[in-house]
Amino acid sequence: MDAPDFREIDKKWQDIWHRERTWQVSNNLTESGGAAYVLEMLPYTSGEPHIGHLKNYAVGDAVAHFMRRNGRRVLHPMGYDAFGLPAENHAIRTGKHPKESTDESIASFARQFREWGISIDWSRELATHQPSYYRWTQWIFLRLFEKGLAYRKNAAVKWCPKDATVLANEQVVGGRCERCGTEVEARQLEQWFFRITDYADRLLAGLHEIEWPEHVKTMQRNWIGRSEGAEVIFSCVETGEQYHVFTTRPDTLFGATFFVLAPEHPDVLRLAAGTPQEESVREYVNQALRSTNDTRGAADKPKTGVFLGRHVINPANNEHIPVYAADYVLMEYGTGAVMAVPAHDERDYAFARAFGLPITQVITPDDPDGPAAGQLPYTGAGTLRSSGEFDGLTSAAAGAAITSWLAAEGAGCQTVSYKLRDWLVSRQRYWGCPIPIVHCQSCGLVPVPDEQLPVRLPDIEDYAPKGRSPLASADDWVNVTCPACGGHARRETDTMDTFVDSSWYFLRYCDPTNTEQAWDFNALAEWMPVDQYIGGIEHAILHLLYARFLTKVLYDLGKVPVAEPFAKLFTQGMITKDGAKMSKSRGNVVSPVRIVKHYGADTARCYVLFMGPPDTGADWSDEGIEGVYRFLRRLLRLGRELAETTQAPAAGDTHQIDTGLNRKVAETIVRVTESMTQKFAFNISIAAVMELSNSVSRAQRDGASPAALRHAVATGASLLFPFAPHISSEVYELLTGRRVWEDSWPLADMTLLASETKLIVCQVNGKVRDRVEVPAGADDAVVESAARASQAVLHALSDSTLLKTVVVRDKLINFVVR
Ligand code: ANZ
Ligand code: ZN
Repeated sequence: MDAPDFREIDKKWQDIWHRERTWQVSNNLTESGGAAYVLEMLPYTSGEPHIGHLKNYAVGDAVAHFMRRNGRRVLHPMGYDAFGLPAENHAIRTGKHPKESTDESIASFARQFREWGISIDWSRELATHQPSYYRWTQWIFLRLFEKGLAYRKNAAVKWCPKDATVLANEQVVGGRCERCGTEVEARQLEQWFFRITDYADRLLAGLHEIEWPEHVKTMQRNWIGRSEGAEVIFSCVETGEQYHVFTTRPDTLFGATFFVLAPEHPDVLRLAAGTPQEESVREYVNQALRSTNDTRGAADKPKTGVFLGRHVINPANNEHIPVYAADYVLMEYGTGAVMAVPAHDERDYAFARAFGLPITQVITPDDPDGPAAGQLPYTGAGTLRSSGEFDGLTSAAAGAAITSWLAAEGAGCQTVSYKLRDWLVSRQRYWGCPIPIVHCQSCGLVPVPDEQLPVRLPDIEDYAPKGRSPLASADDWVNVTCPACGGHARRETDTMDTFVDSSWYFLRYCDPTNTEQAWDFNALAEWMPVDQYIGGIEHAILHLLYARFLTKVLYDLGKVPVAEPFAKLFTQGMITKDGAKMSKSRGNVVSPVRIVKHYGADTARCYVLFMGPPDTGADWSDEGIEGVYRFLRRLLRLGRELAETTQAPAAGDTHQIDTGLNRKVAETIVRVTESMTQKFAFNISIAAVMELSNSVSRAQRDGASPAALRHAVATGASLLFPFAPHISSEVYELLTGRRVWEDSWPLADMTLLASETKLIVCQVNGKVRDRVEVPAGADDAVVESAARASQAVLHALSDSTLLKTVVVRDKLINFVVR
């Protein structure tokens, strides 16, 4: 059964909003009303929108509408993340040029956003693959380049042989390409990086300034992975070369009984050369390099490794300890080398047991009866032993003392280590923003002058990946004259990671048509930061970290007025079908097109919000959506009926019924408002309006006056507007002749609510003596005086001494007496 009625109503209101540009806002500091910026993460435009997009934008739209009707001037823009691998792979699969297939995808998103009735300021629409946009992506790249924050280095990189491109560490999951699942290989390549590690501490500190879900902040903190500790220098007995290690436990230095390098460590093969172990080392390293696997550092994994036939000197006690290569040590962290303390570290312990290495306990647990006493490894703090002059010190004191001693000896220093690596931003792919640099034989790396931006992506025939950028074969494009010396030069042929494109789009929305500069500072001052950002939890780390990083860089350059881009963040939960993630391969995809066609936009929007608290996941149910559909139809029917009954005389005395209904209206306003402001509990907001509509039906049967019924239904429509904008607009217009979005958010008549009463149980020493009526929410003093007015209570209290009174709000009072 189609919803022809609903679809006509949808269209009627969408046409009005489109024609009148209802949701457009100008940059105008003089307009009254506080500016608010509500933003959903822009969609990645490869393929079609899915039901998760609908939920994301339905959440954001509800927030935007709610803020507008509470007097804010709301910026609510939309754009498309258009460059990147999925778009390019899709294009390769379908044989269409990525520009063509991306533009088709964009058109489909845009059409569906309109059909969903999302209140977007279309005058600010942008797509990251447009030269008018990526000109400024390049401009930002050059600012980083000038500051030394964009640099090139030869690096061991993760390479996806299928996509034929470099992957960021973040794009490797379980040793496989996040996109296509192919096992990743290691390669050495010259790459572009952004120096995000320079901002590690500020990215941590900034988390205190923003209202984000705690678990997202934790994910960012863990990703940055700041550890305080010491660097300790070990010298090789046989070669004299020095090796630095990072340790968080300098207090355990005397317990270091062996030394481990990551198999990828550049010195491993050289160290083993000429030893009897050389061959087995070579074998181990080769095998370790092939099996890139990010669980290899896990504590419970069986330990493998190989002796290098060399030793280093423990600077604390001058002992010669053997050197191993083992894959539980990761090249990417610290220095790629560790001092192994098997008595106090689980992985070192497992390794020592497997390889028969000595285990020296140097920390005594403080609580001798604690579970860890006498049992190794003991990883907690305690008191030092077998540590020479440091014996008897606590771990904390010893850590500091040993570090100072190392520093004095020139054998170490205090340091901080981070898990965060610099951001690898170059990709050997076609469908991305060109890096605005030329390579000149005499001048080296030369930035393309700002006035020559954008460096346009050339239109080439063969854009399939080949291991080097497809752009390298576009000769006309590649060969240029050097902007510095006028000599022959070649363009950089790598393109930028799409995460660069999406790390600043929220700035461009503030001033999207500016052709002189990326944005006008005052436009940002008006709108930034984003008051409410909304998106999927899958972006909790990368996108959000990168966007915060670029914002901080631009802030330091004086280009942006805020150091944090997103004041508040909301992450919505995923919609599943039969408990499983929706995917084409499973064939369980719920298409928003079909749902909207069948039920209309409002049913779809309300249902995805009604399924449960929007921040948690929920399973799609066909019955669930039917229920919401019936509710909206009933609301429309009520509206139409009441619009026709003009001032019909009430049957009998309606006063009582009207008051009851009016109270229900006031209550509903309070509930909807609270659930929206407090925790995005839109499911509760919608349920409250459903309840109101039931009360209306009941009151109608009981003979309530048309005026009271109209008031109730119009208010219900008004409250439902953020979720069901089309039907709400229709019903509201029928009943009031006005446009609901032009009226402010309903205010509850508190006098009605205050008159609601509660029956309070009155006890004396726990024994029930009476019940009294008080206003709901009455405070303790009111309850007590009401109770004391009861003869039965007074009688029970006589001849006794009051010790205390206990009040349970709205429920009970107990006098405790002797
Ligand atoms: C000696 C030691 C003794 C350690 C002890 C721990 C306990 P977090 O806290 O995560 O920063 N480590 C250092 N670099 C490593 C690498 N590249 N691969 C694997 N492990 C590495 O961890 C720091 C600790 O992890 C360091 O402190 C080091 O082991 C190990 F009782 O040094 B420790
Ligand atoms: Zn030159």
